[in-house]
Amino acid sequence: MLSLVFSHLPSRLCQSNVVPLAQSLVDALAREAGFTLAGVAVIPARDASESKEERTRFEQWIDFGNAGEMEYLKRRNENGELIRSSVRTAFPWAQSVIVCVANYNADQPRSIDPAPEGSGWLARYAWSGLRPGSESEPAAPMRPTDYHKVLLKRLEALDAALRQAIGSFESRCYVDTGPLVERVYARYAGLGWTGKNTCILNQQLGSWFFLGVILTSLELPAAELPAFAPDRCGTCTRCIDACPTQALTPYQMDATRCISYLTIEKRGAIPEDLRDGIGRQIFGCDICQDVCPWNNKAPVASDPELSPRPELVNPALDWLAAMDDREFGAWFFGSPVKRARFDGFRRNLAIAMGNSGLARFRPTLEAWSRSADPALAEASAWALRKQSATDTSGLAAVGRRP
Ligand code: B12
Ligand code: SF4
Ligand code: SF4
Repeated sequence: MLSLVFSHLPSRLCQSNVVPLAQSLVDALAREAGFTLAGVAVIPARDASESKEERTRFEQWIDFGNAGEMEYLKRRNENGELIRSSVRTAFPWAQSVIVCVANYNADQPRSIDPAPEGSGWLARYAWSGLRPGSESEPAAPMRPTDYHKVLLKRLEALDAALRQAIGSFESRCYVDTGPLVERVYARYAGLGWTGKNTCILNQQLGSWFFLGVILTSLELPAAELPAFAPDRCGTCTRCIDACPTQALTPYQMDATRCISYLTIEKRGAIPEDLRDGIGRQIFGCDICQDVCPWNNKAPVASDPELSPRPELVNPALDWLAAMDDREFGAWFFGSPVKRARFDGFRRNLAIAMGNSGLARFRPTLEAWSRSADPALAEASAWALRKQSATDTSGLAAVGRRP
């Protein structure tokens, strides 16, 4: 496939000496590697105003305690600098960041649409699976996939293709784990603007996409500098108004209030005052993106490795609650959901069951309230107290099961 692109390259690009990066080359090779689009950002000099502004924002965010228990965001180097706010300190050779975008939008309902009674919500990004249909396995069931692995493999393919095209250079590929705030570089690369919900939005794609980055020693010529995408949020405040836990102020998030943090990253008990707001979200949260007008016409992805597993859209809470450790592993090993761990996932289910007000969940909650896991036992006891007992039959049909 890559040869298609190389056949159009000027012959000098095929020599081993390094030539400067060109946005069009990176974009073409990134698409060949399976991305939706890509761009290149220059890493600003440490004393550049841009760099200082972002560094200050990030430092203040950490200092205000907005990162909660996400210790990896707070790591500092030997000079006391936050590792994620100083790419140049960690990698003095780094000059540019290739930012790649992978669309994961699916032609499926939104979390804010009417849903079957007793169903929960798993974040759209965590539905992903490998679509069957290859000649060797035409009828195979969908296997879970994790965007970290999927994107990293593509970044490495892109990295290799670039070396083949322009010669050797220093580089590091990252999805989430690198010493940088990826969205900052997506903005510098001109791929989108920072929305009031803090996501990167692209005028054509909306915000249902992942980011992956390659730090490189390659320089971007002045003529290739990308234009920043203008902020198109205007006077809209839908995301801020819709956030059930008031985690957002314009362009800022207090992650300790965000349902995504609470259901994925937070270990132990979830603060009681935030449990009502969690509603039926059991892993992650899509609300501030589901209400965003820029996502209304977002194109649906046709990515075989990031295809939705339909069973995970509006899943029945009691189907998930009935899973034992082994079944949980079968459904979610190799998927982002495993980050919540089995007990954490059941803690989330208990809160959603409590919020449902459905009495048929009482037997499960009663059993879990005696669990050896203190967070699960406590969440279940809370859920039992919250039960409104309006549905006393316990027999009503629950949402769709696979
Ligand atoms: C930690 C983390 C989280 C935390 C904290 C989120 C947050 N807002 O920071 C939690 C667990 C809550 C989370 C949730 C989600 N996450 Co997350 N997360 C990350 C991670 C690993 C680090 C982010 C980080 O460093 N945050 C620190 C804060 C300070 O960053 P920030 O809010 O973006 O602010 C910076 C800039 O935007 C800028 N800035 C701030 N204010 C302003 C104002 C203006 C006007 C401007 C111009 C700039 C600006 O300065 C800040 C400092 O540099 C990144 C991957 C990575 N390595 O970057 C993924 C990442 C941001 N997450 C991602 C996703 C998909 C999600 C979820 C959608 C998952 C879900 N459905 O539950 C939600 C979205 C929630 C939301 N509204 O943002 C994607 C986002 C893709 C996109 N299109 O934006 C990323 C990039 C992962 C990836 N590789 O694709 N996430
Ligand atoms: S992901 Fe959910 S909880 Fe987090 S800021 Fe958005 S709407 Fe609020
Ligand atoms: S909902 Fe409105 S304010 Fe929020 S990110 Fe979308 S356009 Fe911006």
